[in-house]
Amino acid sequence: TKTLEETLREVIPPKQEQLKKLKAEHAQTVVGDVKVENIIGGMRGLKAMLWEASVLDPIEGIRFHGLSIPECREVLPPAPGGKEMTPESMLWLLMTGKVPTPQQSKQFSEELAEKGEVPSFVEKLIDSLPKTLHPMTQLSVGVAALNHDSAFQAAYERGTKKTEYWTHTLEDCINLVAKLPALAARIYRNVFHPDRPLVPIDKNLDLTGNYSNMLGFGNNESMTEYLRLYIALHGDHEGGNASAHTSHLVGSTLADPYLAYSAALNALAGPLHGLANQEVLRWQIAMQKEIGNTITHDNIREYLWRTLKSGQVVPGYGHGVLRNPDPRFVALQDFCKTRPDLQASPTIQLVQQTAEVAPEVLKEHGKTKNPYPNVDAASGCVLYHYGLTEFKYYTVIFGVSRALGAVTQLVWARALGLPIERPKSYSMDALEKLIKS
Ligand code: NMX
Ligand code: MLT
Repeated sequence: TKTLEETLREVIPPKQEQLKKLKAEHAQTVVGDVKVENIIGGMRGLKAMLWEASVLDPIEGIRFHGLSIPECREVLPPAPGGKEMTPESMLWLLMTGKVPTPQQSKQFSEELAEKGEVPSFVEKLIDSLPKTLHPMTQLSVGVAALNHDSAFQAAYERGTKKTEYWTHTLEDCINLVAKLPALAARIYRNVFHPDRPLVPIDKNLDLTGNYSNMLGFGNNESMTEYLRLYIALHGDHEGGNASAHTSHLVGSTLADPYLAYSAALNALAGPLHGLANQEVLRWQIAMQKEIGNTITHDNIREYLWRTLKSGQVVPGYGHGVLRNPDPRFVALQDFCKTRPDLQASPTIQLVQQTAEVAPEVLKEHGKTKNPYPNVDAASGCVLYHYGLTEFKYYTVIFGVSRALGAVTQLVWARALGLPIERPKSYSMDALEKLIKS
């Protein structure tokens, strides 16, 4: 059975040929216009990036190498004894475009467990940070420090050939994904449960089995399965989202994967992006406090209006690309529907009730182009129900996940020899000149 690297060695040459052909035959083919609204509007809708692992359709949502979320849940191997796809199965799919066999997925889990320990100097660095420093900042610091042992950086200094870049990048990327759970769990322990002993990595467990164990939820199989689904689902959302794009931009300078992903985490930590999952819980708890125990559509509606009238966004709603409910939100809701304890949870019921009211309120408000829930509207609720109530930590779990797509792109960008990113910018005066010319 082939390893990930052996599989990549097979799939890379045809992709290199495909790129060569695109360059030779279509370098000058026009695929869209650049309008002033794109330049002043956050480049929304601009077709401007190559990203192999997934494509986002505004109506249908994300597809990973052509596979929808329900299809991935169907075909990607679960952990032994589990049902949900694992993040390592998803990473294999993202990297290679192929569904791994259960054996490949298991061997990959073993490799990740083998490489999962964080160097002791990084542990000390994390332990020295103030507990009041946001967990996302701590994660970014820890990931950047891992570049001390970057295989890519060392190979670059040795003068390695360009055609070999991707193999060293892959080594760093696998190490990064492997070490994220221990690093993230250490941050959770330090900030929220300093009295708890840290559990070592169990070489027999999959990546999420270990992560859940280290967070203190190893005995809760439903929570571990939820984390598998959560981490696999959030892994990639094509290339234009702020964290993925940041990783790609920084990586395009040939900064190593640790530096590139550390930068991506800083983008993910913004409230309009990944931090929204923390904000949803904060918002929802404030709503619950205000409304009390009798929650009705009417008082949710009233609370939504109060949020909007005070000039805030409703967290967990809207999207830069999607124009329908996010299929990741739907998948997380589906997970809840299969478990009676989750169905009975007031937190999960409130997510559902809010989703029944918010779209009509946001439509009436008339600003957002997408009044439907995105993944963040649901992602924190199961964590909260099962006792991971420290919502300042939620984006860290997103950060453990988003690495899957980011590292995939870093490997492919090196394998395809993609250049440094450098779009052209204009001042408003220069733009006006351009319009007149
Ligand atoms: N609540 C209130 N107003 C909103 C919302 C919302 N949920 N979503 C968009 N708007 C406003 C937006 O602020 C903008 O107002 P203005 O013209 O005053 O600047 C207007 O509607 C048009 O925005 P759109 O073009 O619909 O959205 P855009 O592509 O600019 O932004 C988001 C996308 C996701 C940043 C935006 O919908 C938002 O702020 N949502 C709430 C935060 C959130 O849930 N983010 C998570 C995204 C998913 N993720 O995981 O990263
Ligand atoms: C993401 O998963 O990155 C978010 O949905 C934001 C995006 O796609 O723009």
